[in-house]
Amino acid sequence: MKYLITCLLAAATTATAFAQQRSMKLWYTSPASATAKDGTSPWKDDPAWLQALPIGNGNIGAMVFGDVNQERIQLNEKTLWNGSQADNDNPEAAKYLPEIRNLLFQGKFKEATELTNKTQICKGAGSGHGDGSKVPFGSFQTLGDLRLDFGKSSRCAGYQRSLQLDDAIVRVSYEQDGVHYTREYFVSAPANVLAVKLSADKKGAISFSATMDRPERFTTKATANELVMSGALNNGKGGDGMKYMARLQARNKGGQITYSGNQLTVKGADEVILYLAASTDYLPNYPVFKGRDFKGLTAKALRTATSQSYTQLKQAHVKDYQRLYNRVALQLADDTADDVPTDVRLQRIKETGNDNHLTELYFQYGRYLLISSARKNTLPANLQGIWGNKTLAPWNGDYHTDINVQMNYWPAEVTNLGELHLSLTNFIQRLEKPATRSAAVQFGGAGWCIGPIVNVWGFTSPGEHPSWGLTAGSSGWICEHLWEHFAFTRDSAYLRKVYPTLREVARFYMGWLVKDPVTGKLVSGPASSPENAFEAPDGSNGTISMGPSHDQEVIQELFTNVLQAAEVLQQTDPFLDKLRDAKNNLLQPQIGEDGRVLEWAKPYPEKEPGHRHMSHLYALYPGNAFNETQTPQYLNAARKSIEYRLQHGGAQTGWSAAWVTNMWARLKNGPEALKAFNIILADKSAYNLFNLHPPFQIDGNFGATAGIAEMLLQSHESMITLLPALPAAWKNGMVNGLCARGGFVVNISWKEEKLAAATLHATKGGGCQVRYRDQIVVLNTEAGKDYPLDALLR
Ligand code: FUC
Repeated sequence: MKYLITCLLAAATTATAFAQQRSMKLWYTSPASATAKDGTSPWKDDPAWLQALPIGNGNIGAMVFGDVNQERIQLNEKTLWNGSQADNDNPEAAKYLPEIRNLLFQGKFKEATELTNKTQICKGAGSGHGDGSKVPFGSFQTLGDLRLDFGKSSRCAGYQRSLQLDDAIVRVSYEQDGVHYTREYFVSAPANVLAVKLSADKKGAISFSATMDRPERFTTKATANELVMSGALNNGKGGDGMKYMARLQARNKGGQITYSGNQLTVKGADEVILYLAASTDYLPNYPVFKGRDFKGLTAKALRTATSQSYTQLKQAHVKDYQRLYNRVALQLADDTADDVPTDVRLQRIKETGNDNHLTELYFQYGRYLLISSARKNTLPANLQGIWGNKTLAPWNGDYHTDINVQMNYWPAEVTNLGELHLSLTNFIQRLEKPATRSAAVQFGGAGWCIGPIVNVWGFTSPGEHPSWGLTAGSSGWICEHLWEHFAFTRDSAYLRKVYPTLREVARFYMGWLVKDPVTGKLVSGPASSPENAFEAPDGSNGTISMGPSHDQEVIQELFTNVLQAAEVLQQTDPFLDKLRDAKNNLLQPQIGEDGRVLEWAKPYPEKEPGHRHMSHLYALYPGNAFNETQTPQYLNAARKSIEYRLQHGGAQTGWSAAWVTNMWARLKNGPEALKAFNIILADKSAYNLFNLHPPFQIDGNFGATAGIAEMLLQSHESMITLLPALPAAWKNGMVNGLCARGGFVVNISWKEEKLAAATLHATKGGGCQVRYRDQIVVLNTEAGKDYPLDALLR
């Protein structure tokens, strides 16, 4: 029985005091090494890298190994890609679409697939079948390594290495030859430099030589007062492409510093601070993508950094970082002691199955990684965020748009990091130019569209094979992020800016959708349900079809969002009426005889019943069309679909398990959500808590962080729900600062699995309903005010 409480709650001026985030760190008692504690070396190439600790500021990334005698700091610059802009749109493709559609409507899958495989592909090499290192598509590449050789081999004692999430600083300390050494490493966003401070408790104890290198295409030269590594990557057309530069300078107390050859040498210093600046000539200005003054920018960054004291530099870094990080606090574990090294905790959870402290840590680590890998004015976090140690990254380290880049931003709004979402929404808007060309040339359509893989060179064509490369849903799915930023912030100036982009992708779909001759419903196709295949009725291996559920769900939500945006902006034009009609005539996702949501328009048997993609459940999460209030029948069907996937070995990649965590949370099933999450901790986490596909792929980190928030707070239905999927394992706890759609910030605490206190802060004001179990409070809020929700404690 719903218990509706309508009351004019007096806006409390003082928010109920909720605790701040307690100190959190990843820590270890040994440097990153090729072998794990148990002597195994589970990761093939560069195994120690997955034990190194990531730092970053959205532009510059670094992985700190923390070695005592031979320190390695692997470096990244977010824009560093080989390759170059190229014309990949295939003008020969569009004319075959009508024939392919007819063949599919006639059930002639074999012929349709053959014709599609021949014609519905990009022009040229595309992504190089995942190897972009020699083709224009390119790959995100390592900047290289900063190596410090201390010229020693003696053993050390009392070694500790940590990444403090509270201040985004890596620390290393140890005793060696009777001297206590400490190091600090951070990447400052305000100054845009990596800083490393080396200290000792004895005078003159610090001596080392430093150099920089990378696998290819570099020269490292010393000048009078710095070490410079620079070069140009290949453009994938046999010539030089992107230019880059890294500058290293040192400041010392005591001792001498010399620069010669390709080295910086420090002798007998009491303390040394290293400053590294890095940049490229990349500019996100399609179709040129060049022109940034990387030499000037790096020189200026070093001047800025070295013209202030280390303390000032550090304080500015911490202040900038904490402005974002400190917005959310989570407490799930009663004990505060963090006396167990992180790699030991990870080993233990394989036995214990759950560790609330590790869950807290993983949650805040996800927020830390987003703050460190993407800022408002940078490129979005890519498949590896900003951290990649190769010249050919897995899947080119690109922006896959059929789950991966979207998942990267699932935690952005709900965990109160909304401005970081702008790195993705700005990227989407910049894609519109090349994507408009793809819509016209490749598909003969209006508006704009993208395929499942996008890079920094404006690649928006389909991939080189339709089984994965012809996903029509990617454009709509990525635009969900344009709407979500508004849904959470209610920032209408932002909405006015993105509305034309939303309207233009809807215009593409209006031209792409066709009527199914049998049902008369509008369907998308030819298209794949991302990367999955089915047994076609003609016995062939089916990948493309008409009306895959994923597309239907994504397009439905997109049209809904465009119509809502138009209403907010008081837009009226005939296109919107057509859009509304089309939306009402879309084929809806079907529920099969076995009660599951069908992945395709018809009950075609999956080739891979446990497939990692669950695109037909988009409308459960991250979409919202499957929900308790409007479509409860789909919730039941979605649950059956997830169970079926899991029974057949589903959720086998880190990101897929993160998706399942969010889906169980949306089904209000706390225990199953936590189970899916704990599989990530036990099986899909490296010792540095990087999520494993395997290999390392950061979307799982972000997806799982969003999953924990989704278990504690939801706002995708027409109300805000507190503790929708609280597992018994989280007996007592609190979460501060999570965001709900409508511009609300919520603080919640619970005891014995029962709500103990809650407040809501209204940033924009307006009406809202807040639900806890079967109680609902209706509020009419004012901007800037706090509202205690004691009425829900009855
Ligand atoms: C899609 C997924 C893969 C991988 C790649 C980056 O192709 O199907 O599992 O995550 O993206």
